[in-house]
Amino acid sequence: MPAPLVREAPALEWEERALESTEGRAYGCLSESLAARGVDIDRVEGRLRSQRVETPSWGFGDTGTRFAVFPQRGVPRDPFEKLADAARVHGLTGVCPTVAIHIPWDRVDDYSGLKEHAESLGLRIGAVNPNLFQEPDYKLGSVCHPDPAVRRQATDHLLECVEVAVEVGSDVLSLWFADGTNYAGQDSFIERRHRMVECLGEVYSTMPDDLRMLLEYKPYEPAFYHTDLADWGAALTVCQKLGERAEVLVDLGHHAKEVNIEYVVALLLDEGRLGGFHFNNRKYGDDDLIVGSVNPFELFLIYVELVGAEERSGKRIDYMIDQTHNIEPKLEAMILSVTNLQEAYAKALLVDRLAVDEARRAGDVLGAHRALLDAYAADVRPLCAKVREDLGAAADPIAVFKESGYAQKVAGERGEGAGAGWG
Ligand code: PSV
Ligand code: MN
Repeated sequence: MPAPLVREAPALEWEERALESTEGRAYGCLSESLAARGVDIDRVEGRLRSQRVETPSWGFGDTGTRFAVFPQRGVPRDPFEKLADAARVHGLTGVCPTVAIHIPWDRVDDYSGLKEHAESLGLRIGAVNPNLFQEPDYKLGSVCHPDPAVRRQATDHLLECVEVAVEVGSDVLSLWFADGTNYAGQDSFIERRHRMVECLGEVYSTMPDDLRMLLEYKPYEPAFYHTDLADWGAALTVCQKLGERAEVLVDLGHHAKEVNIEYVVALLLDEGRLGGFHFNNRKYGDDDLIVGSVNPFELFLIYVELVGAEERSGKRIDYMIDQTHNIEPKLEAMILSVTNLQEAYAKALLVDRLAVDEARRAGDVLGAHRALLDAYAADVRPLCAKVREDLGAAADPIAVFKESGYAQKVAGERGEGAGAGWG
């Protein structure tokens, strides 16, 4: 008889402990090894419990590429149903109590009704995102358009969104402009920049004191020659002109390939002007894929910078997901993004910062690097599962979601996608 390929594993010490479930045992094993390393596990769990991730209303609706939209059964037909789906994600993950809205995609007659509906589901409305990229009038830009009448129209929409923010109880106005040019010589870079600063200055001056403005940059698309806020430097300098409550938003899909995003994050943190994130992942362009699905190591390194800054200043940063699902089931995709964020944060919290500092001071290049790799290699899934349970959410959110029959239920109630969401 051939020898068995797998020998029976010897009983491990932690298996002998009175831990009832596989998850419990895995957690026991991890917490023991962390305690042996001197990690304060209660503190790590506390930080994980306080993590917050905002989901985007448009991530629940049908979206597509410029080639096709594949409608899914059961997608929300209006902003109220998007909130219902967002509440589901929050219930299962425990860390997503706010939802970003996009106007006019989420325009309703009664914004206080929308606010109350969110509250009845245990949610709040988060960032309000104006939309200045779909009207035919914005072909040559919005706040940078050469025609003052179009700039007026764009500014009025931004002012409308300030009012919406007040009505829904939001304290974030999150701005992204598709403005740019397609051909060299088409317009003046500098005049366009001055037009933007003037329009945003007007909006900024009307904002109530507790409203923050986030400015998101993007190197190309839809404009192909230049974009008016192409990178973090362009966004930062406009924020500096506007005032302290204007801060930069980093969307992980909005960089040229190979840009060191964690370095950009560190610089913005050091300037005290990193206001928010749009998490997603990409392989080529602005792919808006599930967070951590392509480059989880990059996500971890970004969190290493964020954890460092959290310890230094505790400044507010809004962590939002900006992702669109073309072929994958939307709720599962959103949940997976959130759990990937929980794991990236957990790993970053486990970095032995004293060891890193010591290695850096000693010029031990690989010692510092390996301290990061050690944390990255930790299997934090049992820790995150425990934290979710502590929050009253699910240890395994996707399994619980699938078993719940929610997707089938809403597919029956809502039917074929109504195109609510992205456009
Ligand atoms: C633009 O690509 C962007 O990242 C902005 O945040 C928009 O609001 C969002 O995507 C729309 O899907
Ligand atoms: Mn974005």
